[in-house]
Amino acid sequence: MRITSLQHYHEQYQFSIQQPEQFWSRVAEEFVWNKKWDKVLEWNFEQPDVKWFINGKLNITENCLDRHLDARGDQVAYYWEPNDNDDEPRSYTYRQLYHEVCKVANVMKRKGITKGDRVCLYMPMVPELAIAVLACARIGAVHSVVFAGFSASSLAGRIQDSDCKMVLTTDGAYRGAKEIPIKKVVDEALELCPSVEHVIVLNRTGEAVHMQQGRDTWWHDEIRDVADECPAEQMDSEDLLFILYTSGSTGKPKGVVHTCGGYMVYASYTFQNVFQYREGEVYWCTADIGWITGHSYIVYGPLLCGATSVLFEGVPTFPDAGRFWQVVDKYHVNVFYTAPTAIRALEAAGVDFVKPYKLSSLRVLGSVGEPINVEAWQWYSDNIGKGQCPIVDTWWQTETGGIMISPLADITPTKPGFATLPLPGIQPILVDDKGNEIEGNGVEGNLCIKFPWPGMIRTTYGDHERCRTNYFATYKNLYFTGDGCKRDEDGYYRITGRVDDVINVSGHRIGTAEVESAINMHPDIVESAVVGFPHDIKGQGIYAYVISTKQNDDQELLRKEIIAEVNKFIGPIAKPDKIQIVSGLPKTRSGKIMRRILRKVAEGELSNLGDTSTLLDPAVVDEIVKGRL
Ligand code: 7RM
Repeated sequence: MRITSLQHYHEQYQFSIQQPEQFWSRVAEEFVWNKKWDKVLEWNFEQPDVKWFINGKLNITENCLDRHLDARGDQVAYYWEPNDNDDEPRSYTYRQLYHEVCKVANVMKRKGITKGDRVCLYMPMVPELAIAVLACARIGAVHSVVFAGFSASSLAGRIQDSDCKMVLTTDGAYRGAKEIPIKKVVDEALELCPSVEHVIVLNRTGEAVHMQQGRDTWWHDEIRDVADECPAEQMDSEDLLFILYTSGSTGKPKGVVHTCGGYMVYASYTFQNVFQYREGEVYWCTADIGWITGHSYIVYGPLLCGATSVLFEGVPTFPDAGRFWQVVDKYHVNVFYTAPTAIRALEAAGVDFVKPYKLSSLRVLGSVGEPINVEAWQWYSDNIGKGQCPIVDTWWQTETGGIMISPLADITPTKPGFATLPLPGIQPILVDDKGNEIEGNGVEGNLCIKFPWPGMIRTTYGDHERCRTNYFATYKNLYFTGDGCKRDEDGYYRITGRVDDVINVSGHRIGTAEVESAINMHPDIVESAVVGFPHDIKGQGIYAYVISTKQNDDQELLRKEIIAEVNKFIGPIAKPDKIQIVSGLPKTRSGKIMRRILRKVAEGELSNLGDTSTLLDPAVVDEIVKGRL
């Protein structure tokens, strides 16, 4: 159901909120179902309990692959661009992709994986990662992709949390100028993961790795003698499709659960309408498949729509800051989707890196992951879009499964910094801290969603109560996003950032509590408090206040050790930018750390620290201000 004009959008929006079941069933009818649903929707946000397309039977890979074979079997599904310019690129047609997926599916079956088993994918951006995702879906195994930058300890935690039976991985990875060990990290993680019976290792870098007898086998050996057809497992709409771990304001990362039917309908509908993808175009999303953006807008959304995509292994700045634009030129990319942090980094590198390349194929530019500042928006529009391309600033979350608030390319008039309007089916509401609705325009509040949509989170794996308390208990009968938001005079939405203890560093969600517990693993650290602060390139940086037992020792050494600790327990993405060693933290009489004050100091807003009279020891604030980094 493609939206074709602004008026059409408004009509569809009205229809979608007045008759949501009719609206979504019309969208869902465009797919291949083995059995149609009996009922479109059952829901309550108290439990929460949300079901879409009840008793419908399907397999998402039949919709991503089999369905396209007649019409576009020979069309390219993925162009793969390797990290190194002079390495051999590859491409996969829909037919080739289909057979590769079937082969890996058969390998997993032969190893005893059956419907409902969890399989962990810990791989860099090689085509085999997309293939592995789809192979899991083919046989009804639940994939849990872990971004290959996470540490052994993070990986182990995720494997344990969902009792994965199998891990698919690579020997190593190329990332910019670096060669990073992957299998070594898996080996370390698996010492703590007795549930894993099999590990399949793809040869990517050729580095020497340890292969554990009876557990580890090579990918190329496994697929050699296996059939290239594999019947699709029949799945119920509400059977699990995948788990993806994401950070919250408290505790360990939680496994967000998405299910087959609703997720399929939502990923496809949003891809088609936001980007207005047209037959024959080349689409490129620069995210990693390890994040939700990669799941929905590299793997599922584009394939469901029969698109041709670029899959990129590398980073924006290798071999230099022109790499993105070189790749756009090389593949004649029409639709380009990236993150504000990349745009800011490339802006800082200067337009000389843009100039050598022909960007005239570009028709639509997208942004995702964090608020895009007006300056970066303008630079993107002027220098990459040459003033000719609409920018779709897409707001959404791991939990929402797909884009929620965004312009529709070339349909919705854009405004720098604004995600603009909700997609059909999405009912945003702003509430104050007590949960009262803030009506009208020109207002600001906490962003919630008041009605279910097909792509929404169903539970957090193994802990439904956590799903309830995190998202559905703050405000009665509302899904709470954790984001602050403005609605301007035109009814346009502008996301202002997290209002909880989550920091967004280069578009990556990092829980302050997670970083604190990693820091606290250092034997000399008594206590720590972590907050975000504005960072020119990353959006937010990480500021850590720490109390050490060894106040007067070598501070630089301590900082290095703390960073090593964070690397070990989380990974390099959570590295604190600033570490201030303090003798105390501002606490209330009941012992709660006053983060508001710490945030203000980190932001450099020293003139207005607010009320400090309720502090146990107001003197610590003076010391913290004096020692500010
Ligand atoms: C897709 C993704 C979700 C958080 C979300 C926001 C922030 C994402 C935008 C944005 C402003 C945007 N999933 N966020 N997109 N903020 N404008 N267009 O990023 O689960 O990893 O992060 O990211 O705070 O709550 S995520």
